[in-house]
Amino acid sequence: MDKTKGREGAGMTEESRAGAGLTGLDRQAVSGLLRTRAFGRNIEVHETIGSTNTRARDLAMAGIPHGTVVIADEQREGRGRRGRSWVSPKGAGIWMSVVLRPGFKVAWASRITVIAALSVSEAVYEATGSRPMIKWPNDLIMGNKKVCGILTEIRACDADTDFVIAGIGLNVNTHTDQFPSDLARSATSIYQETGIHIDRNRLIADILNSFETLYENLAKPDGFAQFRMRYRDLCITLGRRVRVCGANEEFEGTAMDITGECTLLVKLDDGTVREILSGDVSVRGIAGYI
Ligand code: BT5
Repeated sequence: MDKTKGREGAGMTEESRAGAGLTGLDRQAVSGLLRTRAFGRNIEVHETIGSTNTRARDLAMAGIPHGTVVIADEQREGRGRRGRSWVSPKGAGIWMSVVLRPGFKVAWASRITVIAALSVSEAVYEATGSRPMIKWPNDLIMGNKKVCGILTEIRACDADTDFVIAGIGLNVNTHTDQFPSDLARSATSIYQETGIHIDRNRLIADILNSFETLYENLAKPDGFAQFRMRYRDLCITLGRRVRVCGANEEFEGTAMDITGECTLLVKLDDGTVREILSGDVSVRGIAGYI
């Protein structure tokens, strides 16, 4: 990994970091760095909140525009998938939700997860020179540990009320002792992997800039085909031994490919191939799974 490409904050003391504005979330600082049309043009920043996804959903139900972003310095009830919790300590990460009113099939929500993951990976690479890999469907991995999780939630009702909330939880400047002990083996932060303290405002803007560009390309003919290739290149799951935990069954196999519908093809030891739509797929050697 090339760890030399730090942009801001590398080697700084707490005082100099504070002086450089690296510690606080700042709506204007983010806005000033945006090159977007809609993403982040309306931003809510909270010092502390239950869950940015819950707040974004409430705002979306009330008719807030496409591209609205909710960010928090700390979440007390950060959510993962299937009722799991997301550890979101104060001042350490990016806990952010984007309201999308797709204007295309809500069934494409899994594609939103794909482009959110690609945009985070790209922005982290720009900031640090280290590129997070993607563990299908929604985790970003650095140093074989989880650095980011994405929670995409949809509401499909009719054309006026359909929306998608793309929630991004990214451990940015988190120190080891900010993770509970049960996460120590599986979780990491950009700082822990690169030694670089990152300005979260800039990283938020970079993620949103990239996310909007990818999002606008998604609706183009063959738009998703390109992303699928990029996703496959970054997908740490492919070619590895995996354990799939579904609602009613568990099995092992080798991850073969990602389809155009963002599903995962897994070849079992008896040669049969199963298509996984969603669910928990542990990858041997990654994020604490042995
Ligand atoms: C996810 O769920 O990975 C999706 C996480 C999405 C969080 C964002 S933060 C902004 C927005 N607002 C929210 O309330 N949520 C979104 P899942 O694949 O189910 O993974 C959850 C599991 O990851 C937990 O059970 C832990 O094992 C682990 N985990 C929890 N907090 C973590 C952290 N900070 N870093 C790494 N792993 C963590």
